[in-house]
Amino acid sequence: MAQDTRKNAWINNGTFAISTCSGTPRRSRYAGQALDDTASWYFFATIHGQYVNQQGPTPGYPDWGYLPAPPPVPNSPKPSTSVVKQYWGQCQHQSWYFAPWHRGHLLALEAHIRAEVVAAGGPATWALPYWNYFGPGNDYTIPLAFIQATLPDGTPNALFVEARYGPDGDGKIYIPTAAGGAGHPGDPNFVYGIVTQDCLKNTIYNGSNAATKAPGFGGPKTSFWHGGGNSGNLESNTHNLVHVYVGGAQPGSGNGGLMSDPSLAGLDPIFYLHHANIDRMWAEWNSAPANKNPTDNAWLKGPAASGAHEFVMPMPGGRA
Ligand SMILES: [Cu+2]
Repeated sequence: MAQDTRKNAWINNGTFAISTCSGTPRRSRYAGQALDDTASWYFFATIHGQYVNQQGPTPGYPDWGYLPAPPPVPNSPKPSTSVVKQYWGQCQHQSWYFAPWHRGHLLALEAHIRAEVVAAGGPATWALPYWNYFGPGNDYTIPLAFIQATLPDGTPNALFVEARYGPDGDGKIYIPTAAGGAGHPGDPNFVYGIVTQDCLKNTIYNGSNAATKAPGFGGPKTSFWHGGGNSGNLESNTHNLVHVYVGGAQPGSGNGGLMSDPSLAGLDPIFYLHHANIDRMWAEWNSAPANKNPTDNAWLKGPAASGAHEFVMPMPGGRA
C-alpha cells in the first residue's frame, strides 16, 4: 500500500488545489450531519467535547444549536446512552495522554475522510493536511481555503466558519508567532504572548531538567483525564495558544470562537489541521534520538490498563 503522507496545507498557496478530487461528491455539502452517526463530522466533534442540550431550560450560546452558522450545528438526535458514555467527551488535556489521544482522534477522522475521498474517485493515499504556522513567509496566516465563504463553483465552503474571530476579534486569522507578531507591530491583543516551538528543545517527556520545564514536553502523569491542571509544554505553548488566538472572541458579546473552547473546537475544520501540526511536532521531537516517549505500561496501554475509561474511536467499518 502506498504511504499516506500528510502534506503542508500551504503548498500550492493554501488553496483548494490539494484537497479537491475529480469525482462527484456523493453527499451534501454538510455531509454526515446526523449527530447520532458515529461516522459523522459532528460526532467527531462530540468525541473531543460537546455542549449538546446542556444549557438548561433557556439555552443559548455556547449550547450546540445556538452557535452562529456556518456551520449549522445540530443539537439532536442524541445517540444511545451507551454510545454517549463510550465516545463523547474523551479528549485528554493537561495529561501525558494529550499527544497520543489526539493522534488517535486524527487517525480515525482521517480514515473516514479517506474512505469518502476514495469513493469519490480520489487517491487512496489521501491524508489530512497540516497547518505549520511556523513556516516561511505568511504561513502564520490561516490557509486561504478556510476563509473563503464559497467554493470555486459558488457553493458554500464547509471549511468556512463564522465563529472564528482571531487574535484581533475581526475574523482575520493568524498566529502571533515571531513572524506573525512582527507582521502586527504594537498589536495589544497578544495577551498570551508569542507562540513558539521552544517546547521542541525539551529533552524529557514527563518531568523537568535544564532543557525542560515542568511538567515536561508531553504533560503530567494522569489516569483518564478530560482536563484541569498543568498542560505539558507542547500542549501549553504551542497547542493552547494557537487555539485561543484562532478562536478569539466576538466583539461586543465576548462569545468565544469555536476554537477557544474544547467543547466547541472540534466543530471547526481548522482544528484538525492544527492538531495535525501538533502531531507533526511530536514526531519531530521524537526524531531526536535522546527524546523518548514514556515506557510505563500506564502510558503504553492507556488508562484502560488500570480499569479506567478505554480509549476508543469509531473507524470505518468498526472501532479501534
Ligand atoms: Cu486542540
